[in-house]
Amino acid sequence: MTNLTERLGAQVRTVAGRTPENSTDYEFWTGLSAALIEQIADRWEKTTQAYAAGRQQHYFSAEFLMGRAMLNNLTNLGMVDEAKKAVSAFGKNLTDVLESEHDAALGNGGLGRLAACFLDSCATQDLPVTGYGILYRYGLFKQSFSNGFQCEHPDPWMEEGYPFVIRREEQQRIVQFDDLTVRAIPYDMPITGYGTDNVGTLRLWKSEPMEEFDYDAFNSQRFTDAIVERERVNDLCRVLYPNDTTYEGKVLRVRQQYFFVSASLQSMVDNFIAHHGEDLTEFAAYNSIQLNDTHPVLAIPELMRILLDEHDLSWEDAWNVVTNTFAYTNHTVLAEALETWEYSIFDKIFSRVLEIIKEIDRRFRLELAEEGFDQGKIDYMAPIQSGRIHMAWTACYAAYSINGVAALHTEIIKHDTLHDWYEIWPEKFNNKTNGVTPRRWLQQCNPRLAKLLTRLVGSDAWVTDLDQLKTIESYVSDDSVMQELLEIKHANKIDFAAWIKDREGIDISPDAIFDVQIKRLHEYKRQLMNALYLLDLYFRIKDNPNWDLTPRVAIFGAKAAPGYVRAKAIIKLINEIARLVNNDDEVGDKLKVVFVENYNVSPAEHIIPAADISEQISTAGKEASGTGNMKFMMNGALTLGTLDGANVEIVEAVGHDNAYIFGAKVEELPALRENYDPRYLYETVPGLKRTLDALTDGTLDDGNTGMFHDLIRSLLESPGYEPADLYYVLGDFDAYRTARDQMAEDYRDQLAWARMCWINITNSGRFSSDRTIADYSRDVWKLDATPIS
Ligand code: GPK
Repeated sequence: MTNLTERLGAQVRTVAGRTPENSTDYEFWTGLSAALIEQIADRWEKTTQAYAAGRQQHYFSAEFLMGRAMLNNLTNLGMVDEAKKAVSAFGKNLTDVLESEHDAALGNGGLGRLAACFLDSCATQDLPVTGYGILYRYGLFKQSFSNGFQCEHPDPWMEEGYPFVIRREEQQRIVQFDDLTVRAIPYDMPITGYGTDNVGTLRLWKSEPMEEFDYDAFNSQRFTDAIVERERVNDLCRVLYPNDTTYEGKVLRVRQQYFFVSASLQSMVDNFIAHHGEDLTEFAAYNSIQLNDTHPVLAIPELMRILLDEHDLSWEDAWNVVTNTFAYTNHTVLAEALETWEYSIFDKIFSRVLEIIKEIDRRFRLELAEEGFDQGKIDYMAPIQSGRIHMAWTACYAAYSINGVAALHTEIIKHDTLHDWYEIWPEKFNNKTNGVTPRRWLQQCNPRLAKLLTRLVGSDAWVTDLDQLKTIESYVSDDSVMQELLEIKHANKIDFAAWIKDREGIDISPDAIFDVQIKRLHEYKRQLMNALYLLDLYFRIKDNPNWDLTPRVAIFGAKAAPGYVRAKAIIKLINEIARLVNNDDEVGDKLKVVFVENYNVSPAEHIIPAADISEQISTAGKEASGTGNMKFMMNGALTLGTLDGANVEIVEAVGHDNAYIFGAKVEELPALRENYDPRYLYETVPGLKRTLDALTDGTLDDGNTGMFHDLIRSLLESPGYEPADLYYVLGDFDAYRTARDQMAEDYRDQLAWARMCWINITNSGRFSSDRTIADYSRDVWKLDATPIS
């Protein structure tokens, strides 16, 4: 192949229709993507062929939060320097070209990003795993702030073309609803791995009309009818539902779910027949499917339908295949996230699938009755119950594996959320603590730190074997290395300050503590508690203008679901606190509050390497795992957190001396709740009253919406159906304040601080998604690595 500079020049000309010198950064990005696809095409095909005949794993997920692809691909292929040279040969700068890429935000938060990290690890480990999802035309909404209120805007992320997905028209399938028949066209995205020739695949399905136009309608002058019908089909994949950990029972959403699982199963079954013949009773020997939460659970009855109706298997044979094919991951214990669909919806749009679910339900009831279970329990656990279909219950019955995403979370689902299933089928349950890819979340986003690690380890082996970092833990007592670590963090903070200045127009000092909470906005994550701390800190600074406190920058990034009123109120509140604090000369650099607009994967890559404190402050028992907590740890930020989700394992890994843990524990909460009186805390915890009062006494302005009153009410009053302060914000407030104050004090001893950071970095090995995927592969998927060279 000719060199990259020549190829890039040609590609840019093709894309832009002008000389590279006069082309835009975005045109360079497009040209470079095309050159990259050219580079991997043959290996990609070879990998697909190598996987086709063996045992394969299929990851079904309604969300893949991929973020940007270019730097990841260049790094994996070892082409970064070459690309830099090629781009600069035309007077461009690679960083600008990379920054012109749109994020592929086909996911809401943790669950979607986890799927993306998993694909990266599967490719890197040469595992025959394919992802299946939906090609949403609009990704997660873009967020802007107007007078501090969140506004949502559409995100047409691939409108200008997106070379990293390839349309495979010839592999289309038909998906049949009772009232609609659509074509499903696969768009395949190559998933490169680090240090391997293998290239995996993410297959995203797009719905299209059977014919571009209904010609009858068209010819009979019903042009608009034809267009309307066409748009009904296009609607299917138009938008990602913006809810995170809440369930929305919209018909369009269940259509999306059925659409992508049906198309995916069809292509899997066809592949099976092509390589292993017509005897589908053997299907599960070659295929297993991981269900990423309940969103793809319709795959269970759909595979039954395909086996029964299209391949004439008996019910027993088909059920035997299904129960050896599916594994289910649960991602939350929040009741409002459990999907249950109204019976009548299924009846209207896929009555055959409903028939099958009814038969599953009948047999389930029979089976349990034979085992002597009482009717009450059977009614509770059955797939169909009072006119609704329970997707999680259906999954628990049919799946051969059920897992939680952190040790604590798995214990909670075993003993609480899914306790009845655990009692009957304990062998199905297992834990798979989440992980994150160290390629994107360390090597690529933090090149300075990566360089130091490579030097000390003696190679870049840590990039694919993060446990290697443990071998350099002992540099913790080498002051010159600790000094270097501090310089790296400082340099990252200078970069971040420039990025923030450019993006938000605000000046922050790199000498301040960068204290960060970035995640979806949800009451259980308790951004509100963080906000109340800041307000209280503000008052304490005002009380004592000469207070020599360690300067702080509080950084937030969060989107609220558009219909989640209280979450939006919390955003407005933080923006109001920012306005109050940032404009007070008396406060100056002592405290700044920054809310990063439109938080997404790419902003996270800028924020995390610059962070000092990682806020992981959910109510104990509510955050299934968290994955941001792992990214921060790897980049040398210290966890300020509750004993929740994977925080528990982080503390286990680094020791209590190297993390700041506070607040009520899961097992303490029930007793604490018994006599819980938030009003008493409001009256008695020093500073709390004036802080809460500031929301409604005119200090802060909610634009006459009444939303701040509602926040106060949610903390102090019970609406009847739930207790006051459901998430124990006021209960944990004082302990939180003490811990956070202590951190700021401790930060002054920079060398001691650096040592704590180092212990975090060098003990982050078990939070690599490579470890998670190795666990899934060995325990659940039973896969062999299949390198193509
Ligand atoms: C859980 F149920 C859900 C959901 O709908 N979306 C989502 O992102 C998250 N999650 C959990 O809240 C996190 O604790 C967890 O780390 C993440 O899934 C990945 O497992």
